[in-house]
Amino acid sequence: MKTEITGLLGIEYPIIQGGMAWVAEYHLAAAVSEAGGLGLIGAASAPAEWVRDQVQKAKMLTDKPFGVNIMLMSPYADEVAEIIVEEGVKVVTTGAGNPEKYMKMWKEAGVKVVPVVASVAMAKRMERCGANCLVAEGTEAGGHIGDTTTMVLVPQVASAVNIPVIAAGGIADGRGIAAAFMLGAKGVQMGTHFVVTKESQVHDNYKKAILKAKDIDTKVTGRTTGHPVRALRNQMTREYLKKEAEGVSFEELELMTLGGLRKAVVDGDVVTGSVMAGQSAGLVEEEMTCAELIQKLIKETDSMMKGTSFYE
Ligand code: TUI
Repeated sequence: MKTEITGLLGIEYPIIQGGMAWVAEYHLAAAVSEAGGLGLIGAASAPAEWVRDQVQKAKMLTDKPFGVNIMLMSPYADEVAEIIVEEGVKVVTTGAGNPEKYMKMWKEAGVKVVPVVASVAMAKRMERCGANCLVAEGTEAGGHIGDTTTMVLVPQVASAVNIPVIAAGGIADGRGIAAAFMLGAKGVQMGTHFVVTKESQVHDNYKKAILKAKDIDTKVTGRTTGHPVRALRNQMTREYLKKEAEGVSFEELELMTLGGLRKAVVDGDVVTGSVMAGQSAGLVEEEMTCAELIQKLIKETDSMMKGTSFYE
């Protein structure tokens, strides 16, 4: 399945794994890349040397291209940006901010730069400063999100820029991928379904919670603090939203989620932890290997796209 994205990123299928904090470590990234997609290591708020170690371990598991996602609110973002160059990482995706100040360094080093954006304005700005392609992430996604849905964001971003667009948010099967193509995307990024794969190292309780989730089982906390985050609804989201409605301080709200993702991913505390997941959790029905998942996605997409003139 060739698109502008497969050529640009040197991958077989236009499927990118999200750079999820605590979840996107080297086993998962290498497995996705080995399966023909683009695996990502999520640098999140981890120290830079942790990221270097993860990159080196991924290189031992795969010769195929993989990437690193930089979370731009991280206190270590500057150092991680340099490690990407030092380690010869092929692709960098960025989230939760504006990566402009690193662009020159990455471009000169030949790193493909893929900012994740949640608005048309940011998409245009990223194109102007040299992005190779973009991920347009709708509000259906898990974790830190924007306001606009994938359905309306992707076609508007695709019309606004000349670089290829990757759709994210709410995609978990071949129907979603085919729909993304129809909206003007040349590839997709998926997170939630990759959390539930054999190679994903997250606690089994986290996987089971996603498998059990239905269409209405995610909630967005932090809309009033300016840090909206989507997670599976549980005791934590209930208490957080109650406090948020009461107008408690930003600091107190932050304390409620501090370390919450680690608690869910590592300790398996899906009651008081932050079980970040997208609305597509309701579409995730089975745990399989990354290769099985990607083959299933490609088969489903192919059967929907047959007879269209989409493929190059
Ligand atoms: O980054 C994400 N998703 C994330 S990051 C993350 S780690 C975290 N944990 C707790 C609280 C907050 C973060 C969990 N999930 N997705 C990509 C994304 N980027 N979505 C939205 C944006 C975005 C937001 C603002 C991109 C650019 C932007 O620009 C702001 C500016 O500087 O103008």
